[in-house]
Amino acid sequence: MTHALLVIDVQNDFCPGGALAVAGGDEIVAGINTAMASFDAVVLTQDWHPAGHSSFASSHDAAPMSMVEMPYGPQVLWPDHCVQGTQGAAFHNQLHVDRADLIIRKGYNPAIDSYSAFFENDKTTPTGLEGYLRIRGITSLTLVGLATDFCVNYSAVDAAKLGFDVTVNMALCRAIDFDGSLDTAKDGMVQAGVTLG
Ligand code: VGL
Ligand code: ZN
Repeated sequence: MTHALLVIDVQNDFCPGGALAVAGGDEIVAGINTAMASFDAVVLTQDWHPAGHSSFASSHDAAPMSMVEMPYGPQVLWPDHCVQGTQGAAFHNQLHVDRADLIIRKGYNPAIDSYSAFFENDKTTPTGLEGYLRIRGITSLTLVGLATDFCVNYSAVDAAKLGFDVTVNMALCRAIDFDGSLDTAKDGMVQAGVTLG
């Protein structure tokens, strides 16, 4: 069994002071760095939106955290965040980025958001991560990072559906917890066969 650590979106905009700050988002960085030593492979994801992305409330003249119906289904409208090349999109400066074998970017398609590291929010457009992991013989994944109830959740559920053995290390995640989203996410992950560690 080859076991990879998948570190989701540990970026400045999801940490305190960022555009879409997750409470305590920076508290998990040291623990993630320590955990990296225990895995055969380390993969980082990076939320990477073009300016004016369709998931931004500002692109719809709408309030942040309101909902919109996209061709692929309902979509939360977020404050502008993780715009390509900005300081907000950069990794937290304490994160051991040099340890990463692969950095996979997502959310670069202007018309489709991408919470999951595997598929965009249309649930069909692949990011390529599945092929990378399979060709390296990786069968087991532990997920950590931000945010528990969005990108960690969607990535974990997709990974389990694809047949990977999946654990989410909850102590090394932090949640947005918007409108009950954390409880819903936990239920969905357990339902999909994800181990919450
Ligand atoms: C995320 C909302 C929008 C996340 C990314 O990383 O959980 N959430 N973009
Ligand atoms: Zn995003």
